[in-house]
Amino acid sequence: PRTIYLSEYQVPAFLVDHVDLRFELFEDGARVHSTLTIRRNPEFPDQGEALVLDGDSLVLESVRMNGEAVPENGYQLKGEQLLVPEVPDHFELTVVTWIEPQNNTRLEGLYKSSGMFCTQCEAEGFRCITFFPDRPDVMARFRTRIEADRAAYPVLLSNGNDVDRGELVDGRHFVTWEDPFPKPCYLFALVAGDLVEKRDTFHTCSGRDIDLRIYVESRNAQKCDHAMDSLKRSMRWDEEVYGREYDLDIFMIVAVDDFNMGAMENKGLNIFNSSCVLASPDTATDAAFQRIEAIVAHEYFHNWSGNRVTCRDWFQLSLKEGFTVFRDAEFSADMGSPTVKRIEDATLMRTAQFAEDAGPMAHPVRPASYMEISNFYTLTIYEKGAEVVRMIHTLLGPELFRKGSDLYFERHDGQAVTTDDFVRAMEDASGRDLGQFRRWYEQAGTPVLDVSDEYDADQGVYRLKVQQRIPDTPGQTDKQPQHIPFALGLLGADGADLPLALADGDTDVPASRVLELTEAEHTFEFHGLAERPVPSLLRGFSAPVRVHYPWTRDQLMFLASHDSDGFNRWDAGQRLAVDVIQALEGQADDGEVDARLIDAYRRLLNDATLDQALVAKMLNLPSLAYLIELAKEADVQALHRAREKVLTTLAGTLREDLLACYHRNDDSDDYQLTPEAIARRSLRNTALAWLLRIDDAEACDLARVQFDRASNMTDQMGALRALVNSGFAAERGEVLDGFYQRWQDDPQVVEQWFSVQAASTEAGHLGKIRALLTHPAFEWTNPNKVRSVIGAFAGQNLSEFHQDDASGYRFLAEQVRRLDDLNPQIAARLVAPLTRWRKFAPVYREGMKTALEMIRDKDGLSRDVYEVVHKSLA
Ligand code: B3K
Ligand code: ZN
Repeated sequence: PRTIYLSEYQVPAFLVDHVDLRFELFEDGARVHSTLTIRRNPEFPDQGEALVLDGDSLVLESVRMNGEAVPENGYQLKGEQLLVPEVPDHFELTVVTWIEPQNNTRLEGLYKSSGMFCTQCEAEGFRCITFFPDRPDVMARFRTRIEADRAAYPVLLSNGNDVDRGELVDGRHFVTWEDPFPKPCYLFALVAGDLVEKRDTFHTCSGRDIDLRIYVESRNAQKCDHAMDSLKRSMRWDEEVYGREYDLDIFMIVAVDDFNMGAMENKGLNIFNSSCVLASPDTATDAAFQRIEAIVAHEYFHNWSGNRVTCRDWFQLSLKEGFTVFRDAEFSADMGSPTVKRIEDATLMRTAQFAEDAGPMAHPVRPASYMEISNFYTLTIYEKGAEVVRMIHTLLGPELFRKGSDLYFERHDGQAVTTDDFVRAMEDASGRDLGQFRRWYEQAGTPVLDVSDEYDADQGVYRLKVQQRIPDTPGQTDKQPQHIPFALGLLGADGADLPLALADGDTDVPASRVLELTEAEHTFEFHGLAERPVPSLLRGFSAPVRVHYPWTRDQLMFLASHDSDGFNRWDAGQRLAVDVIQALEGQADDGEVDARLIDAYRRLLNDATLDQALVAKMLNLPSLAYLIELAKEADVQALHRAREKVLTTLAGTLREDLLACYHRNDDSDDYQLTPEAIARRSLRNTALAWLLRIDDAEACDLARVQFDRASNMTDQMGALRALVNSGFAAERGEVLDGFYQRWQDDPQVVEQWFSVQAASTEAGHLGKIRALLTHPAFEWTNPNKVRSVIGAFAGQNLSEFHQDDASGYRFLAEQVRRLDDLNPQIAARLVAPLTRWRKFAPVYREGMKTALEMIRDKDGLSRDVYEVVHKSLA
């Protein structure tokens, strides 16, 4: 496969002003008639250039130019492209193609999912529908006519407004849609199916009424309320916080069962993975409700950050994704608990994005090259990209940031632009120089801050030295220092923040400051301090960096109970737990768990004055994935044993406290989604899970009762998960069977049933995972099922996946080889757990490498998997 470079970017040779599409949908395929109104781009250097259109898996039926048939020698089919050598400066090109949506298991382009037709065009799926300059800087107005059997496909949808509809012969009908906004073809969408419609209205800030519609299969009609409410809240929030009003008269969401990602922001017609839109309290957990709210918001926010202003090329992907993730994160923070949201996002960054950024697939937020763009929908583009936008927000402050975003939207409305255009708008609106800051977009790798300090008691001066270094990543060495907002506070002996005076006699000094790091080394002096403070560093995770500072366990205990920054209170607890686990690693069985950690947990469990949402987060021990990420050379089983030792010691020692916590948070009220209610359910289910890790009989009874009586999926799943991860084999079997019997007709619940088993820490597990793959409810062509078994096993069940006989790795390699023929995007994503083989202890490393080689040696490997495997082995 060919590597594509950002440095090779050229403006398109031809522009498309208008696209007229006609789809004839049948059971054995679809005929697509496409008429493009094309003109030469005056900015393109060679005005004699041939017309080249992208196409993939298309059967070409005919080509006409300005209404006249083009003979077969008038065009060429070269590889994946249609080339027309001699074309005038302005013309209409009509191309008819035949495609087979019913056989499309890649789920790119037009395909069928549980009987309905639907599309996924980002990034390069439109070329699987018809020949087109499939690149985001070609923006056109689309008119789309869909024809299908009326009985089987009563609902026919596309982007924009429906402008015409009518009957055809043979029981067929048509609907025509027109989208007034020019858009790149990746935002095109079509749906045809037998769907019910849930309707609502949104009254915009300028007084327009928007027609909101969610389309689902009739059995899901009762699961749309949460998504609809989330949509209305998102629309209001974007008006209030960004001044962005919705532009079309209709906004539609469609739920489909087979979908490669979470959802897609097609103009006016968002298409969602069913699991990211459908919810009711009895079938969806709190986490699912929150995910749905965030994804509905994310896709809606794309209407401005992505659609009205789009990307010039796919190297700029983070322009829309990083910014939109930042926007949805701020929205979620406003809807719930900001500290909890920040903890969740920082955890994802530090566990998974840092791992990506230190591995063979590491790439900058604005990559310089790729083979397959689908592989670049990564945590780096999305989450690190959002952190980069957040840092701009931190450096500018909320008012100037808003001025910057207003300028960006105003200046670039209707354009396809770059991350640099975004930064420039921020600079122009604020007057700040973000020159050095741009390195965040160009340099890959997680910066490391080494912090040391000294206290001069005579002068009352505290000196903090901060050194930054950025590790090498594939193709990048000797990196330049980045511009890092470094928020901090200093705690006095009473636990209160000390004033941060950077010079003697400073008045009106803040208790928390954002220092700006720009050099490889800085020393900051804080004056007027009568005692040596305890530093609280990188408050609120103010930058996506690793901080090294030699806190003692006592200092961490102190920060965990006193830091005025909730995020750092949580972080101190995590650091303490990491330290305890790391110290136990490798000490056979005689290692003792530090009593201070147990005390800290006892306090958390019993102090009702603490913010219970924060407590619920603080109770979670650092995950095995995080411990692996922190290790130099990870011995997974040793880390797992140490973590289990801490967990079971805590559970055993704090048994009474856990039971009390369980009962105190017994919540029989109506299901509510407030941070308080979510925290109560989380606390009680954590207590239950811990007690079942030590096979507590009383807890087993509690779990059985909770499982039977639960009025919501959070509690039912909490009981199920706790029992599945316990030693109570008989009960485990019973609840798993009972759960399946009850929920077998609900795919979203069955997915949860699969993943709770695939992620179970029960030893000797692989046989059971294989059995799940032959379960009647498992479908190889459904990405959610594949993720809930294979993805959950290899990505979440790390102690079972990393067996020293390499059986887990071979299993994954086998499944990737099989999936590569069906759905390369999904196959490539599943390879991720193997890619960091160099990071593991030798006993794992060789097996992981061999598994990668097994995948590499498959015949006809897709470009997607090829890129990941070859870069990992390089
Ligand atoms: N933009 C889509 C992702 C499409 C992925 C294509 N492989 C969803 C989102 O980020 O909103
Ligand atoms: Zn997005």
